Amino acid sequence: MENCIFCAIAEKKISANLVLENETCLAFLDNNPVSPYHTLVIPKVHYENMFDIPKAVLMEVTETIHQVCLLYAEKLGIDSIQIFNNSGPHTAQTVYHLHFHILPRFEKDAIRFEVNIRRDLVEKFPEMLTRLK
Ligand code: DGP
Repeated sequence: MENCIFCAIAEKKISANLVLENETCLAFLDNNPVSPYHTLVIPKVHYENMFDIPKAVLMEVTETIHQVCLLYAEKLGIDSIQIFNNSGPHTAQTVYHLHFHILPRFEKDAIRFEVNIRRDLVEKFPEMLTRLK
């Protein structure tokens, strides 16, 4: 895909700090790191996000995420990791080439994700689930 920074990384047109590479995916260090070894995993082929990625490719991405987690556990002794993905305009997605963040977490690392718990939604669960039928 033209003008896609992650396609350019996948095609080796621009450099990245590669953690690992396999036939379908790349893992490289995020250039806006929130913690040491903050890593992005992408498919080499362009998909925007969770809404258009085929299941088979998503499984390869998941396998690669797992490989990175095991690598960090083995080489670095990391025992805590958060994995997240932004898909769509109402999230923090800034690069529209599917990617998962792997965020190693450390004791007292002071990273905070602010969320508001919406207890008022609990009473709406039956109605919400009906809409899925
Ligand atoms: P998101 O907000 O979920 O779309 O995350 C995009 C991430 O991609 C953000 O944390 C910064 C990172 N990023 C953007 N451009 C580049 C790049 O050219 N190289 C690397 N290594 N990371 C990038």
